[in-house]
Amino acid sequence: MAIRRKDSFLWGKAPMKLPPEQRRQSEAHKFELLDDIQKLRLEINHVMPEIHSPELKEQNKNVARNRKFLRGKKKFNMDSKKGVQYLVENGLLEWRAEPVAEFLYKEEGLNKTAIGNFLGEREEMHLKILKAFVGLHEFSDLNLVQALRQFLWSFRLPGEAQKIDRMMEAFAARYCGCNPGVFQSTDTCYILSFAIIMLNTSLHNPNVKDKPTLQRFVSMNRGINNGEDLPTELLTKLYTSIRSEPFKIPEDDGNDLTLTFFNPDREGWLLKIGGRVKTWKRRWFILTDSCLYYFEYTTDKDPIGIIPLENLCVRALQDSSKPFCLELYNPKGQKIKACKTENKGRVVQGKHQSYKLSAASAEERDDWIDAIRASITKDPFYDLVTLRKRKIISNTSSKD
Ligand code: 4IP
Repeated sequence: MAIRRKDSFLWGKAPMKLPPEQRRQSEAHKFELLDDIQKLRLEINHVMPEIHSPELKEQNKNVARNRKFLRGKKKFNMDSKKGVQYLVENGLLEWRAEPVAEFLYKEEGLNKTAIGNFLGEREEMHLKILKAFVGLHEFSDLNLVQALRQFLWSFRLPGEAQKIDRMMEAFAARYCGCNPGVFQSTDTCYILSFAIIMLNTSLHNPNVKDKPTLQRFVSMNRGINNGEDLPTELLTKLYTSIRSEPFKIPEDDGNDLTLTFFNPDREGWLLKIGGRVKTWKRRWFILTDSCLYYFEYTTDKDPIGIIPLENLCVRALQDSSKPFCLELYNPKGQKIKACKTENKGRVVQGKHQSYKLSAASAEERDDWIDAIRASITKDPFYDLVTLRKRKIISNTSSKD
């Protein structure tokens, strides 16, 4: 209602009774607005051919595709099944065993715990993917320890026995396929693989006091080759290899947010004033996926605070204590929904009515505002128009 009333006032539908001074002001305002509209029209006309050019369309498509792909990978790291589903639904991954296996095997930045969980699932398609995944490993002419080193580095073995069983079974089948004649059956390979994994733990875990000798390892594996003994020479080689170098097992990276912060929309130092205690703190900010994260140091893995930008607005702000301020606020005047980690690592709700930040220069402040806006609106043309705007502004100012 209020807006409509203001409109009719501005556009002269009921200004007859206004005093002359106010009428003059409203007329002037009206012309200013018309002038702004005309400028915007010109800008849009200027940018339109560029937006519609085939190369740019292609470029935009690629950018959008890459973003979606990255989002899919992030989803995968949080929930492997959902991540793959997202990639498949968006046409970024084919739902066939081979391409999915290749994705798991070759794609960088995937969480190895998530890969392990995905591969260990019991559904038929997952079994096929596991087979294809194992098939991507080349074990020919490698001894069993060398092959296991390669295999156990490509994902993290899940904790569940059934899953481990399926994976080691697939591994043994592949190893025997690549090295026919080494073992009499896949079962021999399977059993020996477990014996090696256990040997690795016994030899290198400081909690295990009673370290197995070579003799014990050899006698442990008596008769596993379809009732026959494996050559002592082979067992000695495997034992020595493990003793001199333990398996390199991927860390449990279940909470690793590295990928979330990889390739952000923007990152940099900003000062932030506290919500309750009004102290300015220098924080490293990362803008990604419509969220603003802040850290104490650039190298920190976990943020101090997370501010989801949905439903928020951003504006430049004058502040008497700091220059080049910007403010994140809720247009409905409500407290901002955010979270932060307390000293003891507990995650609590943020206490900010608005987030006041200070940049190092006016330009940086404007860049942050633009980036945050773009991230909130997620309009693919936004960046383009902003860039173009910048260009126009700098062209006009250089002519002055
Ligand atoms: C703190 O002041 C810091 O400014 C905190 O920022 C801020 O938390 C606190 O606000 C404020 O009390 P002191 O260190 O002087 O105590 P940071 O967490 O970046 O260190 P925010 O929520 O801004 O992160 P409250 O409202 O949480 O108390």
